[in-house]
Amino acid sequence: MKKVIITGVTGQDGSHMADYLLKHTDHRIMGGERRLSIKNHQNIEHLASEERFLLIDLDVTDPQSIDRAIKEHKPDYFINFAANSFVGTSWEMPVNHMQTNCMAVLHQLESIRKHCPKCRYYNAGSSEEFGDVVTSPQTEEHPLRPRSPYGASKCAARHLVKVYRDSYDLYAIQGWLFNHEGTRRGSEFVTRKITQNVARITKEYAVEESFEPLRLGNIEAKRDWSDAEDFVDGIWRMLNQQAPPRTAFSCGYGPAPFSPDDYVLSSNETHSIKEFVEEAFNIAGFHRSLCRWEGTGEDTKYYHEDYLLVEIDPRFYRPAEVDLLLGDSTRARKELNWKPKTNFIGLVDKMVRHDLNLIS
Ligand code: NDP
Ligand code: GDR
Repeated sequence: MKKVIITGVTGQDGSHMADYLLKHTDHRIMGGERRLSIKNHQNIEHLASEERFLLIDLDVTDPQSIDRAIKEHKPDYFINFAANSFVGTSWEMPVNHMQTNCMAVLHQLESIRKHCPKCRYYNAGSSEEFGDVVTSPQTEEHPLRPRSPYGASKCAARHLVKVYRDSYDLYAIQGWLFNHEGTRRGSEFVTRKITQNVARITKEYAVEESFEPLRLGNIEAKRDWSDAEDFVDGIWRMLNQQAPPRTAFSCGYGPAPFSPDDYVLSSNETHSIKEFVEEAFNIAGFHRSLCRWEGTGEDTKYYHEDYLLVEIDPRFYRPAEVDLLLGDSTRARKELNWKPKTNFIGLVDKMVRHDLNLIS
């Protein structure tokens, strides 16, 4: 039975990856969690009695903890989702971002090199590495131009992954994943913040209570949003790239050592935060024909008839913004045969209905 270590298993992607692998493989899954005073197992509590799923202690900021896990379990795959994943806090705690998102990667690569060099390694890269984009859409060739300490930490990790791949022939990769969301998304990310507040406002409006509007930052920013469940499939495909078949000319010295590629995963569509807001309220019954935007900049407001649904709170602005992200995942679709199932409207619909159900 092959062994897979997934760090960050309590988070969105880690928990979806555990579900995906339990469903599609017979591998044994070791989910790494760090110690917290109060456990946050809501994304993995359904796995409590799963025989092939084991929780292990693994704080990625502790090199001993990483080394012990890799030495003891000698995994066939190591999937690193653990991160400080919230861009917004990365100006307040840049060192924490660097340690969790970059130094931890170096320690993981070192331990894999020492204890199990055949292990296939994935680190979670981000479209935030493209940052201040110079061409659209963004492919694997786009330069790295991060705009936040978070983005910079992921770029630095990317260089380390490539250096270890080239220097030691490790199967070590880092995809560029554009934003991916869903019903397990944390509440501070803008999509989940919107769908949870839409559900709250819908409930309060129905019983004719007065309600607080949803307060947002830069609603003009554009993102390429997908469903996280589609992306774990793409990551698994990235981790299982095949060496090209031997050709008639490769006899004698054998094929050149196989080096896996890094791929972009994206929906290939971009939408503003404003569009996400309109779609989410529309799905909840605040029909867009009865809603309107008024004002500009910090005075922008969104109304349904006379009810104020959304206003701007400059506290959610960032010191530097990524204004536009639009991916081009043609290579992954062609070479990995990867195809996402859920589109933008399907994603918003799924998230809004989930949050309406939770609140009713
Ligand atoms: P989440 O924030 O949902 O999950 C992050 C996970 O990391 C949590 O399980 C968290 O544990 C864990 N973690 C944080 N610090 C540590 C630590 N010191 N030791 C061990 N575990 C730790 O993020 P996502 O699932 O959305 O993202 C997964 C990865 O993908 C991240 O690296 C993120 O940066 C990257 N990414 C995400 C994208 C997205 O749109 N979702 C897009 C591109 C990249 P705890 O529950 O204890 O907090
Ligand atoms: P992002 O996601 O920074 O793209 O990083 P987030 O949802 O936090 O922000 C997206 C955009 O929305 C704007 N915005 C707000 N954001 C938040 N969180 N709260 C608000 O109130 C708000 N109002 C407007 C932001 O300014 C931004 O432009 C996510 C994370 O999952 C990263 O880990 C991952 O690497 C990238 O996606 C790809």
